[in-house]
Amino acid sequence: MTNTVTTLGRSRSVTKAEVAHYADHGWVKLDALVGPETVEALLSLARDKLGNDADSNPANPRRTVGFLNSEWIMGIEQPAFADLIASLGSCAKDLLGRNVGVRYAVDSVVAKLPAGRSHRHNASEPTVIHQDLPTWPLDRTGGMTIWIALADIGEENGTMQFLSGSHRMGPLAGLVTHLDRDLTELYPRLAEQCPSSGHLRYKAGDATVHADLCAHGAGLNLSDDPRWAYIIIFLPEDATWTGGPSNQFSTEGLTVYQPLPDERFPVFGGDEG
Ligand SMILES: O=C(O)CCC(=O)C(=O)O
Repeated sequence: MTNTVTTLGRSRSVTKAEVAHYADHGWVKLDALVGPETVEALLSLARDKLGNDADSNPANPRRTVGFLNSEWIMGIEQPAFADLIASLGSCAKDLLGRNVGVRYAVDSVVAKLPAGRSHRHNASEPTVIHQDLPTWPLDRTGGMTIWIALADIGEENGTMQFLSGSHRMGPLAGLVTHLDRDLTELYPRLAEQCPSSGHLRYKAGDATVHADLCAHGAGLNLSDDPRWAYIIIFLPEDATWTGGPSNQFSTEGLTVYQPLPDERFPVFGGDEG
C-alpha cells in the first residue's frame, strides 16, 4: 500500500434535505462529500491498482460486466481508511431511514475506459440501466452504493443517470440476465413512470448515492481519459444471506439466513456503533 492513503479524511455528513431527496427519489447527489486531499489520495490509489491508463491490471475473472474495470480495495482492513469509512457509514445510516445500523460490504476503485479504442479490459461499454439488489444474495432491500467522482466529469465522460422512484418498483431483473438490454427495454413503461435525473455532472469529490433498487445506468465515455471513481457499498445491518453467489463481496464463511458476520462486515450506527 502506498503512503498516499495516510491523507484520507472524513466525509461531511448529509443534510435533512439530502435524506429527504434520497427517500423520495432513490438517489441523491452529495456535493463536495470528500475534500481534495482525499480525492487525490484515492485517485493515486486507483492508479496504483489499475494503472495510469486504468487498463494495466491483470484480467479479473470475478468481473462479468463490460462497462467497468474495477479492483476491490478492502479499505476496512486498513487503518488509513478508518475515518473515511466511518464517516461514510454515518451518511449511509442517516440515508437508510430505518432503526438499524449499516454494514460495510465492500469498497472498490472503478474506471470506465474511453470508448472506441482497443483495451486489454472490456470496460468501455455503456452501463446498462439496471438495479443492484437482484444480483445481491440478500433477503431485503436498504443497501446503497456511495459513488465518489475522482475528477470533474459530465455526460461526455459517461456519468450515471438515475430513474427517480424506481426504488419503489420492487426487484425487476438481475443485471446478469439483461447485460445487453436496459431495464427500460424489459419494462417499457418504466421510463415514463420513473423520470430520469439526466446524466449528472460531478466535480471531483462530489458523490451520488443510489439505493439498491434504484435503476441506474451510464453512457459511453467519449473523453480521452478514464472515468475514475471510488465506490463503497453499505447494507442494512439485519440483511441476511440467502445462500446465493455474489461477485460484489466474498460469501465465504457466511451462514444462510443469518446476517453477515460483524468481523468482516462491520456495522456503523447500530446499537453499539
Ligand atoms: O460506474 C458506473 O457506470 C456504474 C456503477 C454501478 O452500476 C453501481 O455502482 O452500482
